[in-house]
Amino acid sequence: MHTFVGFGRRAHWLCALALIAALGSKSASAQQASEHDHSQHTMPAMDHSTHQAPINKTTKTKPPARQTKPQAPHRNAHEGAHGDTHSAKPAASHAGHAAANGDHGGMTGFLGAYPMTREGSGTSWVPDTSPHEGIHGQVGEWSTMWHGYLNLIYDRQGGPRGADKTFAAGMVMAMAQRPLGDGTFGVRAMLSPDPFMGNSGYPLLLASGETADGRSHLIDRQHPHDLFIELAATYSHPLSATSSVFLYAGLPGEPALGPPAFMHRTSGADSPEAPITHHWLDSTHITFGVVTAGLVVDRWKIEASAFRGREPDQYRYDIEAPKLDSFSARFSWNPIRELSMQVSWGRIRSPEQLAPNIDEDRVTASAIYTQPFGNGNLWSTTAAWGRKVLRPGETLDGYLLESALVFKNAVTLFARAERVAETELHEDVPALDGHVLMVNKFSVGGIYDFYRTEHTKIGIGALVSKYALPDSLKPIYGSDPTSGMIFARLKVI
Ligand SMILES: [Cu+2]
Repeated sequence: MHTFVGFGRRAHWLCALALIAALGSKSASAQQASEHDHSQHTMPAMDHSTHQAPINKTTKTKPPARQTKPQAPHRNAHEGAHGDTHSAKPAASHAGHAAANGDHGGMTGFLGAYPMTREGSGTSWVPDTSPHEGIHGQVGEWSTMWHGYLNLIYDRQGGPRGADKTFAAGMVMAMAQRPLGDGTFGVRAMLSPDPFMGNSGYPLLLASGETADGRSHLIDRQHPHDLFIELAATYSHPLSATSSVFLYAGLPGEPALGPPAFMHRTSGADSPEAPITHHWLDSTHITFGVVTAGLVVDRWKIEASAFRGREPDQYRYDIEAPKLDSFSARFSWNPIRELSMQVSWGRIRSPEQLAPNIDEDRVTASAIYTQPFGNGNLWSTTAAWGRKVLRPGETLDGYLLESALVFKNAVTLFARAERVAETELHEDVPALDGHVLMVNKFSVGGIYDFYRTEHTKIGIGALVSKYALPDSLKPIYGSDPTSGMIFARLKVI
C-alpha cells in the first residue's frame, strides 16, 4: 500500500514556493470580501448586507444558507447576537447575502445549523467566537472556503539531546458544502508540506511518538505530518432548527477523540512548534480510516467513531490502508459563545508501529475559552488533560495550558505550559528504562506581522522554551537545555 515517493531537499523548497504562490494568488478570487465584526449585532438585526466593517479577527459567524424549520421559535436571549439564533431565521433574509458578501458564502456548520466558526478539526468544536479566517466563494450550489499557513523555521533545541534544523511546515485546507436533500453535504481536503522536511521531522526536546524509519522511535523530535492530513466527506441531516444528526468519513480523517488538533485551536495555532502533549491529546488527528456518527442538540454534541488505531507510518506521502479496529466517543458542550468543552474516550488498537502488542485507552478532557476584546482582538486559552492507559503498561498523564493574545493589527503573543509523564524519552538509558518520569516544558513567543493584505499576512516570530526536568534526566538533557525557534509566517486570513 505504500507509495512512497522520494523528494529531495530541492522539492522541500519547491513546495514552499508553490504554497506561497498559491496563497499569493488568492487576490484573484472574485468571491472574497471583508471579514465582518458581528459582535455588535443584536438578535433581530439580521440584514448583514449593509455592513462593511473593516478587516478584523473578531467573531465572524456564518448564517445558514437555508432554513431547516422556518417556524421554529427563537432561542432565549442569552444565546447572544449570533449563535443558534441564526438558524431560526428565514432563508430569504440571507438570500442575497452570500452573493453580496463572499465572506459568508452561505456557509453554516457542516454538522449542524450553527455558526461555522464552531467547527474545529475533524468533527471537533471550538468556541463560536473563534475567528473565521479564509477565503470564501460560491460555485453553483457549492459554498467553498480555503485557508492555510506556511512557516519557515529555524529551530535550535539546546543541550546534549538538542539539534538544529531549518524547515518548512504548514497546511492548506479547502472545504466545500452544498444542500443535499434536507441536509448538508460537505467535502474537505487538508494538505501539509511537512513531509518535505524529511522523515525524521524536526528537533523538539521531550517530544515522542511515531517513527522515522520503521525501526527507531522518534525521540526529542516531532514527526512530520502526512501530505494528506484530511480527505473527508460529511453529511448532516436536520432534526429541528437547532438539532441534527451527522456522518463523517475520512481517509485520512480525525476521529471523535481529544480536543481539536493544535493547529486548529486559536490558542495553539500561532506557535510553530507542536505540543509535547500531542500524543496524549490530539495525535489521532491524522488517522487512515475514520467513520463518525453524531447527534447535535442545541449546544451539545455526542458522537462515536470507528477508526484505525495505528498511527501513520514513516511513508508520509501515501494514503495508507484503512481499517476500523478502534473506537472512541466524545461529548462536547458549548454552553456560551466563548467556551467549548469536551470529554472523550478512545480504545486505540496497536497505535505504535514499533510496539504492536500494546493497545492504548485514552481519556481526554479540555476546555477552550476565546474572548474577543477591543476592536478586533482575541484572547484564547485552552486547558487540556489526557491520559494514556497502555495495555499492557503504564498509565501516563499529560497536561496542557496554552494561551494566545492576537491583536488585530500586527502582534500575536503566545505561551504554552505542558507536563507529561514519560517513559519513552529515556528508553535508551538502562538505569532509567521503565521509570515514569514527569517532564515539564514552558514556551513563550510572539509574531510581528509586517505585511498585510485583505486576505494574507506575513510576519516574523520567535519563541523560547524552558524545561523543568527530574534530576535523573539532567545528565542526559543538561541542566538548562533552553531551546528556541525563529520563523517567518505566511498566513491566509
Ligand atoms: Cu500531529
